[in-house]
Amino acid sequence: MNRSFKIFRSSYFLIFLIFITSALSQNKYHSYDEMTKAIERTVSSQKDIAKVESIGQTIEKRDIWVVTVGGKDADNRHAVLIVGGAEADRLIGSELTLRFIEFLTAGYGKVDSITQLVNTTTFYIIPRVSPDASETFFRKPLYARTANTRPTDDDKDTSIDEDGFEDLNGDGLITMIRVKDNRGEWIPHPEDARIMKKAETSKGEQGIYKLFTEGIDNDKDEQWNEDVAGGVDFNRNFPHNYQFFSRGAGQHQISEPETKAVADFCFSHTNIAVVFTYSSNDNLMNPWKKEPRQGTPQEEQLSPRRRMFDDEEFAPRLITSVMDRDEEYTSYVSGKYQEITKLKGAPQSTKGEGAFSEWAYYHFGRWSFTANPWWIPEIEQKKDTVVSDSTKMKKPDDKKGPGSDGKLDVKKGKGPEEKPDEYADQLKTLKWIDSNKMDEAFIRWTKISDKDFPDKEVEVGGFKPYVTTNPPADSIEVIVSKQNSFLAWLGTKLPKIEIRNVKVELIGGKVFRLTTDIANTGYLPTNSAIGDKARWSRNVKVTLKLSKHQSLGSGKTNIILEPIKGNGGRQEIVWLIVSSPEESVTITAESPVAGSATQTVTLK
Ligand SMILES: [Ca+2]
Ligand SMILES: [Ca+2]
Ligand SMILES: [Ca+2]
Ligand SMILES: [Ca+2]
Repeated sequence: MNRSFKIFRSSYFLIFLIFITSALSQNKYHSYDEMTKAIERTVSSQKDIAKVESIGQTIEKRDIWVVTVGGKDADNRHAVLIVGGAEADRLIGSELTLRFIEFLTAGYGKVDSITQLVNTTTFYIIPRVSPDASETFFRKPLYARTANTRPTDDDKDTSIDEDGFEDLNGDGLITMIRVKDNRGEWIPHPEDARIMKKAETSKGEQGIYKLFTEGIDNDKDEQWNEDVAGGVDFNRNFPHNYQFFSRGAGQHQISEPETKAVADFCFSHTNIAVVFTYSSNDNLMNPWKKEPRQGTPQEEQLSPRRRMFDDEEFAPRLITSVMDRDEEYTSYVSGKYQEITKLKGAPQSTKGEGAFSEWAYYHFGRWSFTANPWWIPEIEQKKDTVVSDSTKMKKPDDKKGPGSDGKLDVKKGKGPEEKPDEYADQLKTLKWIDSNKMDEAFIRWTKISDKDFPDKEVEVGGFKPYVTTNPPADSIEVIVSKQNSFLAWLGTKLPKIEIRNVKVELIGGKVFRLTTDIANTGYLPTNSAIGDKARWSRNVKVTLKLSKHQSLGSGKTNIILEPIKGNGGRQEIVWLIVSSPEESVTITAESPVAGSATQTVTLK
């Protein structure tokens, strides 16, 4: 396995990889129709190893495509599932999955390491999992959307989708409006007046603006754009750490066609060993850490005293952080991710609430990795110096301006008591925009007339939607080659079982002792610790086939093994067999995620 890693890291390989990727999709973001055409074109270029199918349809009747790269026998080999667009406003992840399909199909038969990879590992790739939501990226007015089009009463006022955005200045973008008003809480930021900050009255600051997302208060409830069209977020609708009644979570877990399609696909493909997602829940730059377990909601309500004395009965049971035995593997993979992509200074990952990648680990029981492939790079001190090298990137932030929820999203998760650096990410974004002369990325505050405020001075302005979450199209290529290298490496790390050290001894008369090792020559264990607990992923099954003239003195003909460690980990099995000499038996070891091995042994 180390050898294959070296091949993937060789400069020859990287050069070829860049050649492959640049020969295919251009530097652009693909609309759903364009993406569908690109997939069809790619798949038809390698019909023997690639196919595309729909796993479900969205509310707006878009098919959710899954591309299988792996040939006729694909479903019988261990597999990696790759999901793009889990956060529908981060189109970059979707683009990267599309380029990985192209990378595999273009390289197959031309680059030995890719041919070998595709011949041994199946890739299921879902490039855009919530296409209705992502399509807003290609429409006007433009706003960052994460939710699908399910009619949803986001503000729970019994009206549905009653107050969406309006493009008040007609520039095709939904940004912000600020209204001069002494009762407002906002002031221009002293460091850069383009940014609005909340006045800190304790420091003598006095608000002079009210700040809203761009639009009118359609239902006259003194809230602006609080219930836009749709919707449910794909990445908030899964059962792990599901937030009931929260915005974007949906009526219940797996309530949407998108989430159901993906969950069904997972459960019907027991051969999926590893799940990889692009999302801000990143666990590759910010590896999961072991934390104390949480209790169930009932246990949490017990008094600490009761919990203390009834430790056994009320020991916390909910698994909410990576299991000990899994952590060493997940941290190794994240280390390799950082080594291969050379990324540094990543932002903190967002905590999953009903997120797909966490469900894939905690409930589906598979190794689950998720990467945030891009963030706003740090600009060095010198004026007009652009640091495009991703190794200089640092702390990005979340989206700014109106999100799908129609709420101000200046900084997620912070209340009114901001810390001094509350606006650091916005300041950094402006520096980056200025350095790159991306004038269109920040809309300068401009006066408009607004019938909600006929007597006030109203201005529209702010960050262009998607600017902070998606790189400019011409930077996609650099990101593609890094991510493809990692995914190709990851594909070589799956568990693989072999039968080794078979030994036959004649004990006496017609009794033979048969001893064998079932070894795992892949890197990852044959099951994660969580998978062993969750029981959705199967352990290795060993079968001993006897003829009708043979019988067992001890041992079983069917054995389910404990998970076998990676990198040559093994388990020994011993049978006593009553048989005539020179007769044979057949040992089979199989697991959907680790392949199968068979050996026929003559007893002599
Ligand atoms: Ca409503
Ligand atoms: Ca709504
Ligand atoms: Ca506008
Ligand atoms: Ca309203």
